[in-house]
Amino acid sequence: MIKDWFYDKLKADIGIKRFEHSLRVMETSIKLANRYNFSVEKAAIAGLLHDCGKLKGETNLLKVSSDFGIILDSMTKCNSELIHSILGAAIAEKEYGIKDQEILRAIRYHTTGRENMSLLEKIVYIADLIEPGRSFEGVDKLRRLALEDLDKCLLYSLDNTLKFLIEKKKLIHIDSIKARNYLLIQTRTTE
Ligand code: DGI
Ligand code: FE
Ligand code: FE
Repeated sequence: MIKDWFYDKLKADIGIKRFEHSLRVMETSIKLANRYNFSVEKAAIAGLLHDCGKLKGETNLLKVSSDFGIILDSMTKCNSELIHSILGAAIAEKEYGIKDQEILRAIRYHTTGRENMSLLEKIVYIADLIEPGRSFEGVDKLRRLALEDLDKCLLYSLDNTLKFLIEKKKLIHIDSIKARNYLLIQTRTTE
């Protein structure tokens, strides 16, 4: 259940801009849950808390992660963008009291994706990208695909993100590659 204090804590921890983004991701997750017959309650919690690890200001996410006893892989350590989802899963469990492993995994994998994602993981990953505040090239196509075919939408967004990372000469996490390979193999064998 979403408790009233979740909103206050989240706003204080991640700042007003990210908090408002989180509310929009929650609303979009609810829409996708309705569309794909998934629990609206679980989608709402996962959507609201997905960025709860994006602690504001100059917070040293590496230090906080180590305080939580999290052991980061070497790729994640070099990549501040990737830490917040792993830390977020720990904060959701220990500070918000979320016990549902499916919700915790949706938070954990919302940035990279992973092989064989659950429906909730897909919902949160996609809601994060298509919430109404996003305005990158191709987002309208993603919004349309999200309602038509979740896996096609996921594949298209992974393609987009990977192209973006290559252009920016950034490291690509193995989980993102595995997520994409899995979807490609799956669509080839079912077509
Ligand atoms: O936290 P948000 O900004 O709402 O969104 P997010 O958690 O999806 O983070 C987006 C950033 O993460 C974006 O700049 C792309 C980056 N990202 C996603 N997959 C990978 C990645 N960065 C690296 N280096 N490697 C990845 O595989
Ligand atoms: Fe995020
Ligand atoms: Fe987000």
